Amino acid sequence: MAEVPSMDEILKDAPTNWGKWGDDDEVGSLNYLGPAQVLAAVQQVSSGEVFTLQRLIGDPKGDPVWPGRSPAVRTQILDESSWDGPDAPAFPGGLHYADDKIDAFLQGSTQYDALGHVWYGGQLYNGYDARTSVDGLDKASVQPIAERGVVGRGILLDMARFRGKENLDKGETYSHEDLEECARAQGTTIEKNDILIIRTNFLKLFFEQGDAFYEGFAEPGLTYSPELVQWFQDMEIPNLVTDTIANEVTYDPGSGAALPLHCALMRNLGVVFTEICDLEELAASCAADGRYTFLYTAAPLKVAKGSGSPVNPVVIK
Ligand code: UVW
Repeated sequence: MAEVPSMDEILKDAPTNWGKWGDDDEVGSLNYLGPAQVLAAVQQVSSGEVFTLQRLIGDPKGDPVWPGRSPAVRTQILDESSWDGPDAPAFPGGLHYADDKIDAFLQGSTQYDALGHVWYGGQLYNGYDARTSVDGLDKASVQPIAERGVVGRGILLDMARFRGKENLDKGETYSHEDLEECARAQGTTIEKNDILIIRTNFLKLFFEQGDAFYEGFAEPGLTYSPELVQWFQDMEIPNLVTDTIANEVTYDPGSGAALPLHCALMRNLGVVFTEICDLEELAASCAADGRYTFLYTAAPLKVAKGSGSPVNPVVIK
């Protein structure tokens, strides 16, 4: 088997946005979404239909996660049975209530990745030392993204529909040129500063196949090329949102490297990643009315030092 080059080698001439928004920046390409972009995005709203993009946490059919992570475990702490015995809590007036807690990977459901979630060569986004990640992200955690919130024009790129498939297949790739062609076929154009929302419907296979889904795990997705990275840079894309677990093809077919776009886009350009979305209802609506652009809003949770956070993005058409 050919040796896989290091990420330093693969990306040695790749562009970065380090320092572009200041030495202390932690939200990267979200800086492209200022008040003008928010006001333009609001103009996309015409019917008032609302779509939420989060997958259910604790789905009885299972929660898809990256291999090595486990789905959230919700534990009931208090319910009506807590008042059955003599040691039941007592509140004046007879109040009863339910309490529960959740033990979850912050990347174990629909999520925002912090810009410091992934790195190579000892440096995170904006040049922060990778040692700042020890015991929690001191730099480029999810907290500044959560404090800021994400609002902009979203565009759905329905790659599965464009390719005439129910879902994309294991390891199937597409480029920025494919995204542009998909947009054209939908009767729309990708504009500068658009939040890209790409539908593959690949996770349908998770719900159909169960454990077999993870055999030879290889998601479909965007695939690395210098041209694709430059396109993201020129288009000033702030946020990449997909319905797969990791937003890009798992192993780059050219180099064999795992997740090079996490490095080239997230770590170098500061493009924020949103993963494991459920795009099915939104996609059905867009196919029905031919409107593929809308107002996209999201705010992950404010988790101190967090490398990611669950989120329920909201789209308004
Ligand atoms: C990894 O970074 C490994 O996965 P994800 O982006 O899906 O959280």
